[in-house]
Amino acid sequence: MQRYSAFSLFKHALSHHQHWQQAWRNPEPKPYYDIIIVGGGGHGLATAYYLAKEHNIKRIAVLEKGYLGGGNTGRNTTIVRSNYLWDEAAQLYEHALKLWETLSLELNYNVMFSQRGVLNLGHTLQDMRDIERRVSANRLNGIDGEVLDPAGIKKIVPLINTSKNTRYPILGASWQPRGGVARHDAVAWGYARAADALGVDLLQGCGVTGFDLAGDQVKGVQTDRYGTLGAGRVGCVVAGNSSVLAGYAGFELPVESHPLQALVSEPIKPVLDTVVMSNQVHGYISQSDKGDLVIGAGIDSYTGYGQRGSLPVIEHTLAAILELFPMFSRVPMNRQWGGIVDTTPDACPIIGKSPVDNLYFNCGWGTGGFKATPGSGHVFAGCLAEQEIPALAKPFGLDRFYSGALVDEHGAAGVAH
Ligand code: FAD
Ligand code: PYC
Repeated sequence: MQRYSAFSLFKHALSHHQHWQQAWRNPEPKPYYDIIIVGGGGHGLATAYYLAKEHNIKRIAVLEKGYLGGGNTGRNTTIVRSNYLWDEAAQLYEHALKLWETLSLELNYNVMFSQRGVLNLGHTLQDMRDIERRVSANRLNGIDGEVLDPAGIKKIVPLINTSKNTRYPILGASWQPRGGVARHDAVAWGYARAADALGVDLLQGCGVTGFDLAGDQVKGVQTDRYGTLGAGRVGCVVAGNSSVLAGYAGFELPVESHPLQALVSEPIKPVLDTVVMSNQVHGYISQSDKGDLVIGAGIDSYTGYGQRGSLPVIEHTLAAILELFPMFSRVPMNRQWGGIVDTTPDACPIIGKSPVDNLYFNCGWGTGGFKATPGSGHVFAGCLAEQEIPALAKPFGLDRFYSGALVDEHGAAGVAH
C-alpha cells in the first residue's frame, strides 16, 4: 500500500485549494457597465449570454451573492414542458422549449435535455375537464398534447397504480411528449461558460445591497464586495429575493416568497422513463440519469426567505407518491432540500420595466421557472437591450396588476401555488 507523509498530504491539499481559489477568482470589476444583471441563476446567466451574443453589448456583468447556479436553478426538479393554458403563457414557454431543443449545441455544453414526456394526472371530473380544455388550447397553439385514459397511462408507466380503489383514483392525464427534464447545474454552467467566452464579467460572492439612484433613475448598484458599480441599465433576476431588491429601490412588487422543497432517493436501476405530475395530490416524480428518484412537493403556505421547507409538506408528498407508486415504499431517500420561490397572484412571471428608470425586473416565476430559463433570458435580454419590450414579454409587465389584464395560470404547474 502506498504511504503518504503528512507533508505530501498537506502539499496535495494546498494545490487543490489553490486550484479551487483560481477557479473562483473573479475578474477585476470595471467601474461602469452598460448592463448589470443581479442574480447568477440560470435566468440571469442566460440573459447575459443573449445580451452579449445577440445584442452585441460589450460591458456586461452578472453579480451573484453566492455562487453561480446555487439558488433555485440548482435546487429544482428540472421539469420542462410548455402545456400552459393561455396563449400568452403557452407562447412564452413554447419559445423556451424550442430553445431547449438546440441548447446543448448552442452552448457546446451537454445540458442533458431529455424529451421523455410529461404526464399531468387527473383525479377528479373537474381535473379531466381542465385537462381536455388545456390540451385543446395547446393544440390550437401548435403545442403537442394528448388526453390519455388510465389504460393509455399504464402503457407509458407500467408501474403506476391505476386501481379504482385508491383515495384519489387516476381518471386520466394530459401527455406532452416533447416535455422532459434537463440537468439543472449544467444549464447554469453552460450559459456561464458561454457568457464568459463572450466577455461577460461573472462576479461571484458579490451581493447587491442597494441601488445608486438619481431622482427616479438608477445609476448603479451598491455591493458588499466592490462598493458601488455604475450601470446604464440594471436587470434584477433574483427569484425569491425580488421583493428585497424592489425594497432597495423604494417600491413593492406583487410577489410572495415561499419555500418549495424536493428530495431524491438513493440511485436505483432505471424504472421510470417519463415525468409524472399530479396537481391534485401534490407530488411529481421522475428518475434522473444517475438513477435517483427525483420527487418534488408543493410550497409551504407561510412566507419567508429561508431555503428550507417543513416536514408535514414532505410527508404529504411522499404519501401521494406512494399511492401512485406503492412499490417505491421501500426505496431509501437520500437528500432533501428547499429553495425559495416568488409567486404572483396570477402564477405568471413579471418581465420588464419597473417604476424606476433603467431598472428592470424578471421575477415571479414561482414554482415553474426552470423550464423557462432559455426563453426568459432571451426575452429579458431583448427588454434590456432595446427601448421596445419584445412581444412575448409584453403581456407580463407590471402594468397588468393595474389594468387587470392578468394571465391566470393557476393550476398550470403540477404543484400548489
Ligand atoms: P435562481 O436560480 O434562484 O437565481 C437567483 C440568484 O440571485 C441566486 O443565485 C441568488 O443567490 C441571487 N441573489 C439573490 N439576491 C441577490 C443579491 N442581493 N445580490 C446578488 N445576487 C443575489 N421550475 C420548473 O420549471 N420545473 C421544475 O421542476 C421546478 N421544480 C422546482 C423545485 C424546487 C424545489 C424549487 C425550489 C423550484 C422549482 N422550480 C421548477 C422553479 C425554478 O427552480 C425557478 O423558477 C428557476 O430556477 C428560477 O431561476 P432564476 O435564475 O430566476 O433564480
Ligand atoms: O412547473 O412543471 C413545473 C414544476 C414541476 C415541479 C415544480 N414546478
